Amino acid sequence: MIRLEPFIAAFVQREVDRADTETRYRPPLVGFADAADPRFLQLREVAEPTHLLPGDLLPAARSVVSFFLPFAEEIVKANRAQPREVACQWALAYVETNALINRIAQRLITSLAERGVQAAAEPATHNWDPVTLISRWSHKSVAAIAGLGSFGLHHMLITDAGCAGRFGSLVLDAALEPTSAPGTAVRERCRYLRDGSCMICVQRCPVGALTEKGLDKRRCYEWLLQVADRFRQLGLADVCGKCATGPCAFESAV
Ligand code: B12
Ligand code: SF4
Ligand code: SF4
Repeated sequence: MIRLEPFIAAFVQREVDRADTETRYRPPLVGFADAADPRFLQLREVAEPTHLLPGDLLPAARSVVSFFLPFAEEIVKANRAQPREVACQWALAYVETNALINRIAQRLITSLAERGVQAAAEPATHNWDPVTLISRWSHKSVAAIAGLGSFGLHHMLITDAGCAGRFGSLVLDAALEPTSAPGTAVRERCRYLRDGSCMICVQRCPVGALTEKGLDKRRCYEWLLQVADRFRQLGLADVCGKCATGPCAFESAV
C-alpha cells in the first residue's frame, strides 16, 4: 500500500499545476486530521449546533484532508488597487477556484477508490443556509483542526501562505498521520490578535460589515450580491475580499 499523505499532497499539487485556469496559484498547502479529533465535536458547541461530523459525510470516516489553494500575488494586488471596486481577477479567481476545488475533490475520490479507499467531500462553497448564512461543513474550521492556520480578526483562516486563497476538504475511510494534535498551541498569525496592531481588514471593508466587534454577515453578503450583479458574465461571483488584501494576505505574522 502506498503512503497516502505524500500521494494526496502530490495529487493536489499536480492538479493545480495542470489546471486550465486563468487564475494562477502559489504552492498549495495540505493538512490531515483524525476524524475522531474532539475538536470536530467542539464545533457544535462553539460554532454551529448542527455542524456535521466527518462520520456524517462518510460513515466509516477515519481521517480528514484539508487543502488550501493560495492565489498568486497579482490577484490580491489587483483587488487592493481600488478601495471599493472589486478586481475582475478576484472575481474570476473565486469562480475558477471553486470549480477547481470541486474537481480536485472528485478526482481524488476516484483515484482513492482505485486504491480501495472511500472518500467524500462537500463543495467549496454555496453549501450554506440562505437564512442563517451558515454552512454545516466549515472548510476553514477543518483546516484549523488540521493545523493549517489560525483565525484572524477578519474571521478568515490565515495560513503560512496567508489568507488569500480558498479551501477544500475531504473525508476518508483510511488512517492518515494528523498534521496537528488536539491541545497543540496555535501560532497566532493575525497582527491584531497578537499585539492589537494592524486592523487593516476592518479599515478596508467598504460597507462597515467588519468591525473590531465582529462580522455582520448579512451586510457583507448584501454587498457581495451587488458585486455579483456586476460580474454576471462569470456566473455567480458573490465576492469582495477587501478584508483579504491586508498584510496577512500572503503570509502570516512572524
Ligand atoms: C457562509 C459563508 C460566507 C458568508 C458568511 C461568512 C462567515 N464568516 O461566516 C458570507 C456570504 C458573508 C461570506 C463572505 C465571505 N467569504 Co465565505 N464562506 C461561507 C462558507 C460557505 C461557510 C462558512 C460557515 O458558515 N461555516 C460554518 C460556521 C459554523 O463556521 P465558520 O464561520 O466557518 O468557522 C468559525 C468557527 O468554526 C469558529 N471557531 C470558534 N471556535 C473554534 C474552535 C475550533 C477548534 C475551530 C476549529 C474553529 C472554531 O471560528 C470560525 C470563525 O468564527 C465557507 C465555505 C465553507 N463551507 O466552509 C466560505 C468561506 C468561509 N468564505 C471565504 C471567503 C474568502 C469569503 C469572502 C472573502 C468573499 C470572497 N470570496 O470574496 C467573504 C469574507 C467575509 C469574512 N470576513 O469572513 C473562504 C475563506 C478563506 C479563508 N482564508 O478563511 C471560505 C472558507 C470558502 C473557501 N472554500 O475557501 N462567506
Ligand atoms: S488585516 Fe491585520 S488585523 Fe486583519 S486579520 Fe489580517 S493581520 Fe489581522
Ligand atoms: S468581503 Fe468585503 S464586505 Fe465582506 S467583510 Fe470582507 S471587506 Fe467587508
